[in-house]
Amino acid sequence: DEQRSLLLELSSRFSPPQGVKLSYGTAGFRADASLLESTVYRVGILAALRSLKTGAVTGLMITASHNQISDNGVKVADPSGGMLTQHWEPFADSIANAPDSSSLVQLIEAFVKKENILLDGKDVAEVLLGRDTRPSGSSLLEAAKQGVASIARATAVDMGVVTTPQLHWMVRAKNKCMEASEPNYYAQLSGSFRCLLELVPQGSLTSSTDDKLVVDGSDGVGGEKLETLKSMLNDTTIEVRNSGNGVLNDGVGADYVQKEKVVPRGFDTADVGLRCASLDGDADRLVYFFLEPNNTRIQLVDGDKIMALFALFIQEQLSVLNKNEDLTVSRSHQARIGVVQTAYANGASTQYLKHLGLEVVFTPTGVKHLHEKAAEFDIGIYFEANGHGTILFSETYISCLEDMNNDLQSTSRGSERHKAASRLLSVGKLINQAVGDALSGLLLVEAILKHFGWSIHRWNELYHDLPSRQLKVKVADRYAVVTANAETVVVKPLGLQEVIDAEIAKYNHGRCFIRPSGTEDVVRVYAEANTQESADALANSVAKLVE
Ligand code: NG1
Ligand code: ZN
Repeated sequence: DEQRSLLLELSSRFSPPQGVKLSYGTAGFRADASLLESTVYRVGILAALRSLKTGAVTGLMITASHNQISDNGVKVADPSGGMLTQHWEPFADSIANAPDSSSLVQLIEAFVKKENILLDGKDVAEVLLGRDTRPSGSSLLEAAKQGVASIARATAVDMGVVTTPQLHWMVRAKNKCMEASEPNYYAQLSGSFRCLLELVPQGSLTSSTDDKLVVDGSDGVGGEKLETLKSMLNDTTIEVRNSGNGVLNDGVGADYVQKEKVVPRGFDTADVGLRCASLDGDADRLVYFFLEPNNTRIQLVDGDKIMALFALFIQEQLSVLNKNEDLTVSRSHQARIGVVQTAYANGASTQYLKHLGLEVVFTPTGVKHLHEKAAEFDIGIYFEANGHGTILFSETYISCLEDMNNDLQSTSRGSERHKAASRLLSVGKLINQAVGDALSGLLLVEAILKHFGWSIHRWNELYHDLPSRQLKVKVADRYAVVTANAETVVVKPLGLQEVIDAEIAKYNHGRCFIRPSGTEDVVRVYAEANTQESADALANSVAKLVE
């Protein structure tokens, strides 16, 4: 039929590389850009099929995030704006690895049948395409367009060079029948940020030196976009560095700063004491840091501490909101708030969150797991230590807040409770509900610091990180390591966990776990203890057990 010949014809133009096995992994397909044309083409087909299946818009993003500039990658945004549903990942793997056009078409036809997708029905499909600033992006974008065009009823809409979270935001907005252009994104962020600033308590303003924020844009798309956002905000003094003139992710960016804990390119002793932040290459990760005198290492304020700051602020608003409230009414208004971490969260941050009385839950590594868990709460906050995270508000709770806000508007306008409700509503608009977003996260951090009247140093003192060490171990088969309990326990090889436990027992505040990486061919080892020497020693001895 027509659909089959269309697929056969277009797919024959994109042959997969020989001898390379591709896997959708934790964050889509990633490889050297020269290997990816056929993969991106095929993911174009997948994104179109996903749109047909759901009757909603999907997204396709071309990026390799914090990886080196010669790499690229591709991932799909589901209609919710979140990551591609996990049960389609095996199909993604199989089509990416199909050796030729006819086997590809066979796989597609079998899948379409299994999923009950009507290729010749009346339904139409739409896929929003985005890419980061990598030079390989424009030719890969063409491949993606061809992929979408291989499904007869599908159209691709090119959103241009965008951050990963911008594309996810657009997909979500579009499916909620909201305006979904880039200017709409900026308008929502800057509008809600301004609302939060208007609600900053009198007398909270920090000293003028604390007012300056210097941002490392990783020489990627984030720096450029932050410049645009900044031009819409007259209230803050944000200076953007590494906004695209240097080499992407080369000695710069959130991943580099978090892993190496050294001063990134473009920063020097003149910046000692200033509040600084780093984005990663596609602007979905955010960390803060500051320089100290006579030290090439930085003080890192990581994703865990951003989460602690957000949790503290939200808890404060909730307690004001629930104060003096008629108990019979308040039952329905009490938000169930939860925080979601992975085993990489610093133990001191978990202690701190529990101390605040919060429910702390752990999931395996990877945003798709954290996001899913956070969505179970009225307000769910999730962060990976590396700076990827956001705050999710349930639809029910948002409408409850809107009702309360309207009531308070008429009964006690301008009261503390009214302000608390307005602040929470603004947070829900500012913080990206689709996926972790460095730009919206940065504006929320800035607004909260102003609210509390805090410097980055005061913020950093919320708790002290336990010394930690991360190592990578090359092994013959990393999947020989099988874990359970959110990756904290090794169940295979048998007996390994007992030996690790015996090692941990030798250290004060010792904690250690291992897991196969989902993005690199290594087993990762993470260790924590009360001194750096102990953390290093524990990590090293467990790494030896793994080798
Ligand atoms: P892997 O390689 O599976 O550890 C890494 C990060 C994740 C996540 C993904 C996707 C660590 C320890 N792991 O996954 O948190 O960001 O990459 O980019 O930082
Ligand atoms: Zn990223």
